[in-house]
Amino acid sequence: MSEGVERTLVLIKPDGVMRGLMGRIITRFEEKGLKIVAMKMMKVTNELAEKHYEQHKGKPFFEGLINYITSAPIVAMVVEGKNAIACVRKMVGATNPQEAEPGTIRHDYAMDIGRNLIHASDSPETAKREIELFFNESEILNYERCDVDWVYE
Ligand code: IDP
Ligand code: MG
Repeated sequence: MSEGVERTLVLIKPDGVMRGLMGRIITRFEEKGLKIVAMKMMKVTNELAEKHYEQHKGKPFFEGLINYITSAPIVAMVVEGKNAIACVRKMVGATNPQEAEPGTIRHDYAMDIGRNLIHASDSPETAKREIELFFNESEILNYERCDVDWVYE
């Protein structure tokens, strides 16, 4: 990967799938100029959910969070681009949709902190760990978008 290019893990959580918002959420990343280099629908197992959210173990919302993320299919994606980790977190917005800024996914489509539609990695270390939890190296694709020279100087 070239200088400044990062990969981040994005999950469209079960509410996004159940509410028919997959396409709109994916479109935001495509239109921004970010590149989706891996994507699949899946049902998250309890084991994977507990690994993914291990930092929250013991918190009052942990059990509800595990029930939520395992309750219906999700879409898992690896999103690549310049400064992608911070860039995607900005597009996603604050954890609580009531506090998220207009124009963010959580503000624009969600109401409740326990149904906040989407996950995105929060640091390079987390991104690496989370991508490895959800994808094999062979599932991550190398290709160039044909608009790359119009997205980047
Ligand atoms: P993030 O998703 O914005 O990184 P985290 O603090 O890492 O937020 O929390 C992980 C997820 O746990 C949140 O996205 C949300 O689904 C859930 N969560 C966090 N805090 C609460 C809460 O107070 N009540 C219910 N769910 C929560
Ligand atoms: Mg987090």
